[in-house]
Amino acid sequence: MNKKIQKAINDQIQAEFESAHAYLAMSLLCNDKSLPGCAHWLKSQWQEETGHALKLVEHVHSRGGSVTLKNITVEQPKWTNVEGLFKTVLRHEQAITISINKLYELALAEKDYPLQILLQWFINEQVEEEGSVQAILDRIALAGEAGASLLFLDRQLGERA
Ligand code: OFO
Repeated sequence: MNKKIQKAINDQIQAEFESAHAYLAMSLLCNDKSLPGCAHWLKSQWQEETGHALKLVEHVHSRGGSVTLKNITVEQPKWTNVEGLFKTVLRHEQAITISINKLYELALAEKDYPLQILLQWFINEQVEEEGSVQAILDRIALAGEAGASLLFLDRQLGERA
C-alpha cells in the first residue's frame, strides 16, 4: 500500500471514529430529552460507525500498513427538536459519502484494486444510511413530532436491530 493511500485511509478512519463519537453524543442528548428510542437508534449508529472504522483498520493492517489515531474533535450537538437532530445526521452522512467517494477516486487513480473492492461495500452502506435517515425525516414531515406522533416515532426508532 503506498503512503498516499495509507494516509487517505487513516483520514477516513478518523472520520468514522468522529462520526461514532458525534452519534454517541446525540444519543446521550436524546436520553436527556426522555427519548429512549431516538437514543437507541443513535447508539446503534455509534456502534455501526465504530465497525466501519475497524473495518478500515483491518484492511490497512492486513496489507502491512500502519494506523495512527488523532484526537477526536466533535462539537456538542445542539437541541432544537428531533427533526433538527436528524437533519444534522443526514448532512453528516452526506459529507461522509463525499469523503468515501473521494477515497474511491484515489483508489482508481492509484490502481489500488483491493481498496476499490472494499470501498464498494462502503459506497452501498452510504446509500443505505442516507436512505434510512431520509425515511425518518419523511415520517416527521408527514406526521409532525408533537404528542402521540413523537411517542410513536420514538417507539419505532427504538426497534432498530
Ligand atoms: Fe460510516 O457510515 Fe455513516 O458516517
